[in-house]
Amino acid sequence: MMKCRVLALVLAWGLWGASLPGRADVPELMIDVGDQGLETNLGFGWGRLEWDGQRSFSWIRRLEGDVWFDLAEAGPADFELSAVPYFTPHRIQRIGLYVNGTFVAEWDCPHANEWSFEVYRAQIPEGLLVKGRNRITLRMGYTAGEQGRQYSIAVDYVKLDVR
Ligand SMILES: [Ca+2]
Repeated sequence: MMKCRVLALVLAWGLWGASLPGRADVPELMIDVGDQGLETNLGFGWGRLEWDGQRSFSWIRRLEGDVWFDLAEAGPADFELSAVPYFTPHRIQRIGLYVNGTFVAEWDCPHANEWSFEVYRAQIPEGLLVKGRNRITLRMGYTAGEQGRQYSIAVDYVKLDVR
């Protein structure tokens, strides 16, 4: 009897899990980086979840950070990134945007010596995003840091608006 209940629970969990947002049938277009539960959308390059009193965020600790989106439909899209570079006095961070391995846009980050997140926007042309799983890659010019810890940019959110 007990075994049946456990099995029923496992099956129920499996069915519930199959309908979670982020799967191909329910597009998850806003990745609020730093929030729990969205870690599966963050691939290579990311550090832990953090909170600065106003927003959740995570550092990209490498020259590259991957974000995965599941889309119900392919199409052109508006892309938005909220980020701040790790401050270094003599260098300007550059961010490149790649969609499924194809270059789309790049930005020079403002050289601010304060913790100010800026929004970077780009248009993703038709033909790059596919129905199903998509990889957005942010590629940076350098990492910097101290005591063996390296950082490139901190990200608040990544947004995709498929038209
Ligand atoms: Ca966030």
